Amino acid sequence: MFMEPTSTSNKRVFSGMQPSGVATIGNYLGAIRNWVAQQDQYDNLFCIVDLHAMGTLTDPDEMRENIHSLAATMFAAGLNPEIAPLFVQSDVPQHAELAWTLSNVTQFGELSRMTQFKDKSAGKDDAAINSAIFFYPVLMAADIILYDTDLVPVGDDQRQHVELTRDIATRFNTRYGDTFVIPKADIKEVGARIMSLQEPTKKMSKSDANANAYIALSDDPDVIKRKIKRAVTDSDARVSASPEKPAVTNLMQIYGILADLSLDQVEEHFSGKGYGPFKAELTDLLIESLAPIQAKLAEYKANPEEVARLLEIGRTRAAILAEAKMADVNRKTGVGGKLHR
Ligand code: ATP
Ligand code: LTN
Repeated sequence: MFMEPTSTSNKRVFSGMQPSGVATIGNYLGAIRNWVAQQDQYDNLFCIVDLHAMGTLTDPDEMRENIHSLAATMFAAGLNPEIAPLFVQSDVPQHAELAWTLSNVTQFGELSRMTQFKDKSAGKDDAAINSAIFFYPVLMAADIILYDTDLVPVGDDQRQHVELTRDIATRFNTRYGDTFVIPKADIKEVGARIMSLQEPTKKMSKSDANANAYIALSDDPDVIKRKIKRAVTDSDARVSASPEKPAVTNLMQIYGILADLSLDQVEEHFSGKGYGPFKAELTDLLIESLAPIQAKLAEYKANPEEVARLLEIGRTRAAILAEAKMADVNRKTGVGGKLHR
C-alpha cells in the first residue's frame, strides 16, 4: 500500500509559502532556512502558493508584486534554483485539478477539525467566511502528493495539514490502487514556532495587520531596532526562558538560533543583565544576520527578468511531473472522454 522511497538521496522534498505579505523571520527560521540547509541532500521542489493566498490578498497588483518579491527573497536567502526549483502554484493547473479530485476522498468533518480553519473562522459570521479557507487543506494536499513527495519541511503550524494529507492520500490509494506516496512532515525542534512580537501566544505571521508583530526579512536596521524596542516582554526583568515567560522566551529563541546557542547558553550569556542590553544585542544580531540576504535581495529586485526566468525553469520542471501524475490519476478514476488512455 505505502510506496516508500528507495534511498535517502532521491527523496522528494516539497514545500510551499503563500505570497500573502513579506516573508518574516518566522518563515525564515521555521522554513526557508531549513530548505536551504538540506537542499543538496534531496530532490527538491518549492512553490509559491498564490492560489492559497487569494483569500487574504485581493488586489491583483499586490498579488503580482508579492509573488515576485517572495521569489526574490527565497533566492536571496540561498535557495539554489539549479537543485531546488521554485515555481508558482497557479502556473501548474494540475494543483487545482487534483484538489477537486481529492475533495471526493475528503470528509467534511476532517476539514471542520482543522485548527487553522477554526482559528481563522472563529467568531465570524458564516456569511463572512469564504469556503476557500475551509477547502484550503485539500489544495495543500494536492500540492504535496502531486509530486510523489516524501518529506514536507514546514513550521509547526502545518503539522495537522500534513497529517490530513497522509489520510487523504491513503484513502485515494485504497479506493483506486497505489497512486500516491504517503508524505511525512519534517518539523525541526528549533525555530518551528516563532511567536508574534506583540502577542507572544500567537505565531508570528506575515499577514498580521500590525507590522510591529513581525520582523520582515527586508526590514532595514532602523525598523528592526524600533520593532525590537517595542517587542513586549514579561513582568520580571531576567533574561530567562520558561512557559510563564512566552515573550522573552521567544526573543531568546530567535537570538539562540541566529547565534547558534542553546537557550541555556543564551541565558548564561545574559545573566545579570536586564532586557535593555539583551534587546540591544538581539537588534545587532538581527541586523547583521539579515544584511547578506538583503544585499542579494536588492540585486534580484533590480533584475526582475532574472527572477521570472528562474520561475519559468521551475515551472517547466514541475509541469512534467504534474502532467504525468494527473494523467495517471484521471486514468485511475475513469474521468475524461477518451476511449483509450
Ligand atoms: P500567513 O500569515 O499569511 O498565514 P505565514 O506567515 O503563516 O502566512 P505561510 O506562507 O503560510 O506563512 O508559511 C510558510 C512556511 O513558514 C510554512 O512552512 C510555515 O509553517 C512557516 N511558518 C510560518 N510562520 C511561522 C512561524 N511563526 N514560525 C515558524 N515557522 C513559520
Ligand atoms: N498551508 C501552508 C502553505 C502551503 C504549503 C503547501 C506548505 C500550501 N501548500 C504544501 C507545504 C506544502 C501554510 O499556510 N503555511
